[in-house]
Amino acid sequence: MGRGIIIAGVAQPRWAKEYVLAIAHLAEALKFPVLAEGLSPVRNYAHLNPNIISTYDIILRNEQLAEKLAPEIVIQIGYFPTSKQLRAWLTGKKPPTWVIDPSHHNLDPIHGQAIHLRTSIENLCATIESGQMETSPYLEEWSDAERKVRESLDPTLAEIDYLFEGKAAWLLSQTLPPGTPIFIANSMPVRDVEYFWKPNNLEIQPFFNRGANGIDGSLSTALGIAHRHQPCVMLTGDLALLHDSNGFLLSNKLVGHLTIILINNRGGGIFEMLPISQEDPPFEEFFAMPQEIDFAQLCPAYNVEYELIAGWEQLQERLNPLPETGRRVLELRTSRKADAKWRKENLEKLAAEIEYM
Ligand SMILES: Cc1ncc(C[n+]2csc(CCOP(=O)(O)OP(=O)(O)O)c2C)c(N)n1
Repeated sequence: MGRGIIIAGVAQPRWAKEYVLAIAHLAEALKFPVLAEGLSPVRNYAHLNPNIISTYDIILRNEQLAEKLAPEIVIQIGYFPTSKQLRAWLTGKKPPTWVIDPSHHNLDPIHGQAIHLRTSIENLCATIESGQMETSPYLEEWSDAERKVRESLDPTLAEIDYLFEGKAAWLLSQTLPPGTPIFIANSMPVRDVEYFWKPNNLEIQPFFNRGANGIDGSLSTALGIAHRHQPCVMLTGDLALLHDSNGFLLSNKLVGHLTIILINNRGGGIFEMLPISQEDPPFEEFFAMPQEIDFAQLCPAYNVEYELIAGWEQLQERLNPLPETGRRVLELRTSRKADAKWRKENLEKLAAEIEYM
């Protein structure tokens, strides 16, 4: 087979393991790398799929590698990932793309050469025979880049002792009890999960409301997922939580448990990535919009437990095991500006350092 990639995009399939197995089967048959979104269960069943590429956003920041890895064909399963790098790369290359999804939605945001097969990946894979090939040089190139980035990224994150937002996503991927459902709110949590979520075998179930990337209704959705389910976790920013804080009124009906990991960076961290962040005023008041809310006081008003997290060990202790009942907020106070700067500098640096000759 030629130079092809599988994109395991944004998806919350009902039967995660069957879904992941079908993608792994296709990847094995074709010897294609699987660029797996953090918002896909694929990253949480790493043992089923040896071809997972989790660091594509970083790899594609390396211009020479992006050129060298240009694909001849793309198979996209589910919604297109969040990564701007991936989007820009494929918009430039416009390879023929097969979109595999049973829905009637338009899943081709880049308006490329896409053909939509309206079937599930599970159905499609039932008809595909196993491949005979050992490997392919193109797959090796991707796997090599993935290994190099992870070998540099993981120790870098492990060493960070202050509360860097991105590290929360990375740590969760290695700490949560097996099978934990996690609701990931817009906006930076979704991106940090895509950048940093480490492939694992914990069968964690990611949930989200992507749609138009709304921050509305996040808490209520997370409570709905947690209800009569195993203990559940939510990863959210402060504005998304405040937007739906009256969702807490539902929480006395909750049968089960919800831990809310609140990344409080005092406003919308997502906007720090935009050029407008250099123009203050109006940036702080009208874009970042920090709110003067003390969560330590807000939570007791709704009969929700609250704890301020001061370090990573404390966070890990609180997350495994999770309580069986109740709801609580674990607040991490982070620095929106410093963390945006960290991402900007270090994602580029990691990309530049990949040796590929
Ligand atoms: C209902 C709705 N209103 C406004 C927006 C625009 N918006 C996108 S992200 C965001 C800020 C989110 O801030 P926070 O929840 O603190 O997360 P962070 O960006 O810091 O990760 C806003 C206001 C939106 N997506 N949805």
